Formats: sequence, structure tokens, C-alpha cells
Amino acid sequence: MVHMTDAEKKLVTSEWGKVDVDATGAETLGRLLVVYPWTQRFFTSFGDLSSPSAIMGNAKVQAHGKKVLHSLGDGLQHLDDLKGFYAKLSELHCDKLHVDPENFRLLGNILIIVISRHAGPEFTPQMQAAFQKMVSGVSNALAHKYH
Ligand code: HEG
Repeated sequence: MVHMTDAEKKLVTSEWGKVDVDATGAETLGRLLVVYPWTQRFFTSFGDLSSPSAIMGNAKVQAHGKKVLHSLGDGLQHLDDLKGFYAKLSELHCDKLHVDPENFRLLGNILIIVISRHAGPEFTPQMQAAFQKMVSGVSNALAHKYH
């Protein structure tokens, strides 16, 4: 169970307003597939994943990364009920997609690296702490319906 203070929620939502969600989503999913190559097994229908540049330039990876990050952004409106908000998606990732929930944590950590690279020195330790809590909350919620 992750508890975010009001100040942490504010930090995350205000920083999120500065994030280019499409570009960040594409970069985050691309980096996940490069850094943890076993995650490619879920995306065999996406075409060429044969090298880092192929992955980063793959339009299907980019489109799916956008989709994932928009969903995560929508979750920021539901920080007090992430489990409810992500219940259906949790069932989908478990029952239909068979995604090991460990991958949600990996993606969350890559997201923070991507956001911090773009934010630069503005990405303070407090901001990182708030983001780490948020991505843990989302990961826990997405893993909640697993059985
Ligand atoms: Mg998942 C589909 C959200 C992590 C693999 N993911 C989806 C969809 C959403 C979503 C909104 C579309 C659902 C639909 O079509 O109804 N994913 C989502 C979030 C996060 C996440 C919010 C984490 C923050 N997903 C994730 C990870 C993997 C993964 C880490 C695998 C490493 N997702 C996955 C696959 C699909 C989705 C294979 C189906 C893709 C397709 O075939 O279109």
C-alpha cells in the first residue's frame, strides 16, 4: 500500500503537466524493450525489434507507448483509488495478456529515468520520491487482480 501526501500528489500532477506524454510514452516503452529484452516477447506482432534503433524507431512501439502513458496519466486523476481505476486493465494484463507484473515496476522505473532526463536539474529528489510512489501505486494497482 502506497500513501502519497497531498504535497506529493501536487508535485506529480504539476510536473506531469510539463511532460510530453506522447514522446515520453514512446521513449519509455522503447527503452523498456531495449534494456530488458525479454519484455519483447509480448510484442512479437509489432515487427522489427532487432536492434535498439529499430525498436526506438518502430511506429507500433511508439503508438503503444503513447497509449500506455496516456492511461498512466489518466490514473493521476484517481490517486485515491488506483485499484478501482485499474481493475479492468489489471484483469486484462493477467487473464488475456499474461504480462508478469514485475514488468510494471520495470516500466515505472524507466519512466522516471526518461522524465528526469527531460526535466534536468528541475527534477529534485523530492520530485523523484513522489514519482516513485506514484509508479509503485500504479504497479500495485495493475497487479491487484492477478491470481
Ligand atoms: Mg499494457 C495493452 C496500459 C504496462 C503489455 N496496456 C494495454 C492497454 C493499456 C495498457 C491502456 C490497451 C488495453 C486495451 O486495448 O483495452 N500497460 C498499461 C499501463 C501500464 C502497462 C498503464 C503500466 C504503467 N503493458 C505494460 C507492460 C507490458 C504491457 C509493462 C509488457 C511488458 N499492454 C501490454 C500488451 C498489450 C497492452 C502486450 C496489448 C497490446 C496490443 O496487442 O495492442
